[in-house]
Amino acid sequence: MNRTFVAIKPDGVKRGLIGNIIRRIEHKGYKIVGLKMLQPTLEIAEQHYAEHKGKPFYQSLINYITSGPIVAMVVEGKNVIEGMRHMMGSTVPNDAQVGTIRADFAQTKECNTIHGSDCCESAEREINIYFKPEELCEGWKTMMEYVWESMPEES
Ligand code: IDP
Ligand code: MG
Repeated sequence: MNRTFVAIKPDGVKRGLIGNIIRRIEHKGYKIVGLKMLQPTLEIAEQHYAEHKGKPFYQSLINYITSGPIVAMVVEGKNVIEGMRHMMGSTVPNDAQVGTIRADFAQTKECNTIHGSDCCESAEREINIYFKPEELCEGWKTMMEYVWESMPEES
């Protein structure tokens, strides 16, 4: 199993999409091991989006992500980083596949409703920005984990 950092961005929270998005994550069979709502500070936003500093959209992105509460999550599952990115859809909602979160709920490249880490290193870095180790509830098993345990490894 591996883990990723997911956030429902301020537009998703304001539009009442928390339940819908969490439902999709749970129905996929992923395990939520960290969950909190918070208002990102400027410091947190700058750490999160450090890789985009200097880009034309950076300041607007910081304003957007600090514009209201977000729901931050640590999500575990088989190939979960790629899987969550697949469920989220492309950055530009109109390029995203219908059925993905961004295609279904977002209209603009900036306010695209959800964040998900893009690789293992980003996931660990982002989890550490938003969560202390003791805030994660690990070590319990979902029904999907019992199912996975009874199946042969995929190549
Ligand atoms: P990602 O969220 O799909 O990984 P990134 O390229 O890492 O996409 O960009 C981070 C976030 O910055 C995007 O999700 C979006 O909110 C915002 N963003 C990216 N590119 C642009 C842009 O060209 N204009 C406005 N906002 C952008
Ligand atoms: Mg990214």
